Amino acid sequence: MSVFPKNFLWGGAIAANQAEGGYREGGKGLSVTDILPVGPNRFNDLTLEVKEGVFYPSHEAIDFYHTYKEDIQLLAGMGLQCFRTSIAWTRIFPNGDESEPNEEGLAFYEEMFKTLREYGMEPVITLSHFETPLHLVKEYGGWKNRKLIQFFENYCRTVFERYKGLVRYWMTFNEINHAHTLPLFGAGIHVTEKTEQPLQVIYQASHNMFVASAKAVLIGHEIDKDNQIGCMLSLSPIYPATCNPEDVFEANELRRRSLFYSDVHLRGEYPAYFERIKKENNIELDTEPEDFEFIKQGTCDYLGFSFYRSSLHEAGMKILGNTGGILGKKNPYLKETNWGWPIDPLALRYVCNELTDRYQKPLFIVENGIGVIDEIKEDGSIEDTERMMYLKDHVEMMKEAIKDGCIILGYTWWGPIDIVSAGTGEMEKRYGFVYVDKNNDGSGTRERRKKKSYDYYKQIIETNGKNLDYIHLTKKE
Ligand code: BGP
Repeated sequence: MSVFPKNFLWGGAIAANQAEGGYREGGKGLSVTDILPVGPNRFNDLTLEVKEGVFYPSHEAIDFYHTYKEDIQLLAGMGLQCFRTSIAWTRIFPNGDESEPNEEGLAFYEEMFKTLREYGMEPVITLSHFETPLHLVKEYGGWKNRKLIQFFENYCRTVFERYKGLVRYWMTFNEINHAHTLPLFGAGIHVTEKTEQPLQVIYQASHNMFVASAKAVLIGHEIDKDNQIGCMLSLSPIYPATCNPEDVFEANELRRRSLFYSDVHLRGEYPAYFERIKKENNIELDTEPEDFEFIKQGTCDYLGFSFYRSSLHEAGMKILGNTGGILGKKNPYLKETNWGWPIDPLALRYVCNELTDRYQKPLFIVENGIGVIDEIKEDGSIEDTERMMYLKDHVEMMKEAIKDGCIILGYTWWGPIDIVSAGTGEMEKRYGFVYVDKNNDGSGTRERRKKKSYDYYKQIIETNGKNLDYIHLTKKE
């Protein structure tokens, strides 16, 4: 008997903006990701425009818009039972504020979801994955404006109705807690160094998103009682750098800055500590009395989260982050990836237990993976042992967490096929079990090729997590 329950969902996860391309096809409008160039500084000096002569990786990405049928077929070869992707809001409402949806966009996803089902994959759909319509940011100031609640409601109602019976698992906002460190992604707001009172803006946007998420949950349940609607956070844990009580306390405060989001989403009310945050930072939220009723009624059904690494925090450190979480001090006990992300499988067990203790709600590990530089050998093979090791160690810890009593609905490996990196726009930060021949500058044939890890994940799924041995898949030197 496997430790994993029979109905455990093994799958893979991508996001529309990192895979589809076709950025102006089928009536699509521009989203915040469409104006981000390649490089670690892709968020600096943004003018919120597409500039002539600049390469934007999301514009073509891996061309999933045109190739999704073949790609899904290829991924199905591993036996995936679910597939997480997002609906690009701008394919349905190109500017975000229209009253009528774009039929071409709706038809595109209908076909995609049917294809997933044909291959036995349950669609797991994020409603907003770093894809706020650019028009809403420019004209309304993004999520800090309450008007977006209504626009989002309209969008959600449209897709819930259209995909009723096709999609059951939903998530509202991807990594909503990135509102602090990556506000354009996390909260669709353009916060720069010149922004006065950034915390006011961040918490106002967060409040509006909480109301919007709660409304989405209520509408989704009303349209189809079988809908399971989760929230989604980035929850790689934060350790204190030392046992100095100052470090311990601050690391916990920083952790609470993230858990604040799941507290509201899952408990249906603001945590007590928010009063103090507001007072100390002169935050005054623009709210309506019914907002709190919606937040109370529209709690999420499960907690979806991403997990990549852990971070180390020292009191007084400047708080910076990227897509993987907080950027802290170097942890001498852990190895790091080429991108400096510490590899810490035990932290996954730690975090599953932390979240189960705090919420007693089902968890869904909707992102976990490792960005690696892959090398194609002369015989055309790609022996990605590092990726297999990472996968093994994390599945092992997920198994332990289940033994600890955590309810985990499923596991979707981040980027089962190589896609554009959200943090840097690179293609060469590869997560996939399937290689895509494309380089950081956009060159390449876009040919797909299975890596060794493809067979490994297949084996894990086939044995429902029982057989984690990969040595037989690697070449003896
Ligand atoms: C998460 C995002 C994803 C994804 C992943 C890996 O923050 O939800 O969109 O890309 O991190 O990050 P990166 O692509 O920067 O390596």
